[in-house]
Amino acid sequence: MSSRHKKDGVWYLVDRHRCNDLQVSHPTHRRGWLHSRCWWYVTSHIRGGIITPLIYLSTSVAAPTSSEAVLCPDGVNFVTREACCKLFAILDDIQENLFDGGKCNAEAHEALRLTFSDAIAISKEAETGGGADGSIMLFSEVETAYAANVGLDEVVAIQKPFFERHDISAADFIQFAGAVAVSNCPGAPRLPFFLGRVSGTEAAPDGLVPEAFHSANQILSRFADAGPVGFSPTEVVRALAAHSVGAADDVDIHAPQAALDTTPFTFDTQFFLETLLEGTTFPTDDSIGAEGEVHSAVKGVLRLESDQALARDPRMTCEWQSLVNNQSKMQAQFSDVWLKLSLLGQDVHLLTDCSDVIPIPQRITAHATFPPTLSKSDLQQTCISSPFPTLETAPGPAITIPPVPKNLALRPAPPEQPPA
Ligand code: HEM
Ligand SMILES: [Ca+2]
Repeated sequence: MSSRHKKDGVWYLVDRHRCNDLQVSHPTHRRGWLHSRCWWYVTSHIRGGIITPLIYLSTSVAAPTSSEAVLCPDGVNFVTREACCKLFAILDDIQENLFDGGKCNAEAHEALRLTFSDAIAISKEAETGGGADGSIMLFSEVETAYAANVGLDEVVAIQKPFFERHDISAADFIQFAGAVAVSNCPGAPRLPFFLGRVSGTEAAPDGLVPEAFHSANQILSRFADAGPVGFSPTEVVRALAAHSVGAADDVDIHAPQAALDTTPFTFDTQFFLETLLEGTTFPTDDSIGAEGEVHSAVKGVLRLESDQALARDPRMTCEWQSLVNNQSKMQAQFSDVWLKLSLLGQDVHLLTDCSDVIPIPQRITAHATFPPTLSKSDLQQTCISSPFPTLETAPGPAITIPPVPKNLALRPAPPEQPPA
């Protein structure tokens, strides 16, 4: 009951165990090795933290046995739960046509941001419903007009046709596309995905999505108010690993698509390192700084004022620093907090665990490095109670990070200019 197939020059093992689509570099690898990778996947999801073990216990997810896996009607894919089979058609479509053959491209970055903007819009205090309910897509004319969601009108317009041609709710589509998007970024964790969200019936109110010019206090209280238990300052730091893969298009009009770290296509810890460095420049020579923007350490990179404030806040600096050059911690903690975000406003007991449909991201081995010409002496903020990790400086002269290109073919046409 196991078979191999080759796609885009890479061999995949389709196994009757949970590890379908396990990427193997040598199709002749022994099964035992492959199985140990499968066990790694399962056990990596059962670890400390509050929500993950709860979910696994409450949905009775044990380590899979061969009898648990089912062959989907497509005759190719195996999954633990049959209800997840429909996701493979969506996976293939978005990988091919939205993420340009499975890349960590601008559209993937945007898909991740959309998961957050939909999910965080829920308030305990104001007793709003909402959360990860798809309202940002279903009521896009209302929600994408909010200042904090600037630019997401374009993202929703790009994603809507994909959502509409498949059998899936808007709420699930947004979180599924985000999890798949992250899997395209080398160094990322394989995010868990649960299917079956109930879609929202009204737009989320304005004011629930944090903005780049908000203070650390404003951001922390917004997160603390999101959902039944809220998010701690530590969880906020961990969630910001997302800014390791992305750009800002609408913060500084003189610096469109400016990357948020020097490696916007890799889910690595450079973001946590670079935001602790003293800021000396704006992304382009034209930029003079905009609302929500502060100096960054590298030309071409845009630093959000909120990232700077959180990195330097005594409640968060040590957690922030602890992620520098700690790839496995960054992965594991981001995965946990993203799962919690992706379930806001939903009852996990009613959802189906389809995590085995999400592709396994490429691993990275690179260590964090100070950008060329910079070193420890350029650090502006460090944790008092633990030493800063020893890092090398990348070789060569100072660099400029180019803007992250968008796929213009997917974008709505710009409005016609009136004749001069
Ligand atoms: C502390 C609260 C946060 C604030 C104030 C914030 C703010 C921003 C801003 C202003 C941008 C630039 C948008 C643009 O101009 O195109 C951005 C980009 C982004 N944000 Fe956040 N964000 C926060 C937390 C998060 C979280 C928790 C996630 C995901 C879990 C996330 C994911 C992203 C991604 C992936 C991008 C890049 C989007 C792209 O490249 O198009 N953000 N964020
Ligand atoms: Ca990065």
